[in-house]
Amino acid sequence: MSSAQSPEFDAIIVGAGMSGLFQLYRLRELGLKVRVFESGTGVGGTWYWNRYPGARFDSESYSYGYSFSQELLEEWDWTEHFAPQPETLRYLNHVADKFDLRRDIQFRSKVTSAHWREETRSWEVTLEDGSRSTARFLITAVGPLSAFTMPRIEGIDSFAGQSCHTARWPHEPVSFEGKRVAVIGTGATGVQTIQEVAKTAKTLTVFQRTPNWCAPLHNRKIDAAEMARIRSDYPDIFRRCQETFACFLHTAEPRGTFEVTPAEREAFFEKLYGEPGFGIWVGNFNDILTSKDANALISDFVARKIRSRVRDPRVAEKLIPKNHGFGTRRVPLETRYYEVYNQPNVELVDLTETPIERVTPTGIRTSARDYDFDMIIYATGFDALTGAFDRVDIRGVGGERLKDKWAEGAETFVGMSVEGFPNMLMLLGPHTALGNIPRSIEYNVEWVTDLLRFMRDRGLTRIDARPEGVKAWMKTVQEVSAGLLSNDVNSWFTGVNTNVEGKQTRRISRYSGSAPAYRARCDEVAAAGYREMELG
Ligand code: NA7
Repeated sequence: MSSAQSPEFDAIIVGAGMSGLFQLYRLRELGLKVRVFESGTGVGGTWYWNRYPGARFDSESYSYGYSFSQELLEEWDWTEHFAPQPETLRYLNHVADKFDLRRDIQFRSKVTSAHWREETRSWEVTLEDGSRSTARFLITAVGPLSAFTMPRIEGIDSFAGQSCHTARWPHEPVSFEGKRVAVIGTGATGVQTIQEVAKTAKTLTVFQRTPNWCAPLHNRKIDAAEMARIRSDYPDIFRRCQETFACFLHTAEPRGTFEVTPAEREAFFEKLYGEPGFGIWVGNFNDILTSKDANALISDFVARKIRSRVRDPRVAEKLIPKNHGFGTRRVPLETRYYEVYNQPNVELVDLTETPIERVTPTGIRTSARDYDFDMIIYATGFDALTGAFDRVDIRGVGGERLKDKWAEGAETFVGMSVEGFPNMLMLLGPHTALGNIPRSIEYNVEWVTDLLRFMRDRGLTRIDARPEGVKAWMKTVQEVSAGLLSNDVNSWFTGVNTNVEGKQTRRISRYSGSAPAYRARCDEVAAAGYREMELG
């Protein structure tokens, strides 16, 4: 990939989170000249930004770490089955140090634009400070859930106390002792935050628009003996992750909800509710996410659990979702979340009854009354999947803007390539298999690395998706979503974000098929010499 007209870098990677770090490592092995631009001051991406209290994995720690380095597996000890954010951030810093990755990462470097230059077959990348670099390949490692969104509520800037979005939490410790704290949002992030803040805040007021179906995390510490057992199990752990639908350790239940007696069903639900992690979601009866009748039974089971855990029946009813079934949105995992509402210092405000009218200098005004706060925490989520792309001025062939091309929804070839945006490769782009994210990251990175090796070995300098390839992949994305109850529910799964212009309506916005099927399809593309793409 070198000629008199060579761009400055073989590849520019945008983002130094889990995907950017591993991609850098692999491309260095290929001998390529790579530069990573990262807007933060350190590595870690999601785990760098999301420092809010209570942030932790919902995937088993040892199924989440990188699997590519035996040495790394040998030397890293996880201390909890579901590690807290500081531990994960330490892990990713350890990875960056161990493989000496920092020397190719430029921190405090926010990419504002990336323009394709056909003449030189390269990308020109501009940073916020106006500096420019060029590269043959542009690899986006920007994360599917990184562009955070503030709610569109009047008066947000007028609040005189401290306020913060969970994805931009301060680096310094924040004490809630003696403070009147508000949390807006009850998604996976809000739930983790609420259960932590409630421990020390003078008062905690939770502003809930839509309750979610939460299930117990059942986290535990890992001692040295258990870590040794886990370590010897690693080959099996990663093999199982490769085999399951969404790369989690939990195996799918082959039976349907109505293939067992009511007593057996109740016992199975009870067993899943008592087990750690996402088993109750991804290891449940095989029809709970597609059959309304089946879904009603698991929803009823979890509703009964909520009623049994929350003392005030009126509060319990508010915490039970009424407009969607269990598992049709991301299931937040919790530790004594419901019990928080039994505490005298905690109040739940149902925004469907009394909507927020505005933020005031002293707090929040709903249609019913004014609340005074010392701190407002916005756990209001992300402009998922495409948001991080929309925030960069990305232009492909003929100056076409990616944001315009995706105005009606993203269109990709196997989630990694966009027609008309040659040499741009996306790690965890829209329509890749997500699930247990690092497993998908490792696959995406290997695929991109193989592609770049293939091109280098043949002296090729341009690759693009073909319209027919995109069309076929989008058909697959539609087909694998058919029949999912989640299609009819507003959430980031269906691309809905009330805080983002143009994202108010549901669409099939992510790949919902199995990870093994996704990998098989991508492997097929590679095995055929990428002939389904346009190579030159
Ligand atoms: P989510 O799951 O998108 O949750 C955001 C929450 O914020 C959700 O409860 C929203 O209510 C609420 N929200 C958003 N805007 C508003 C306004 N304007 N007023 C009141 N409430 C609002 O984001 P998370 O950060 O929890 O999780 C995202 C993913 O990150 C998660 O799935 C993990 O995989 C990691 P709504 O439901 O829209 O009514």
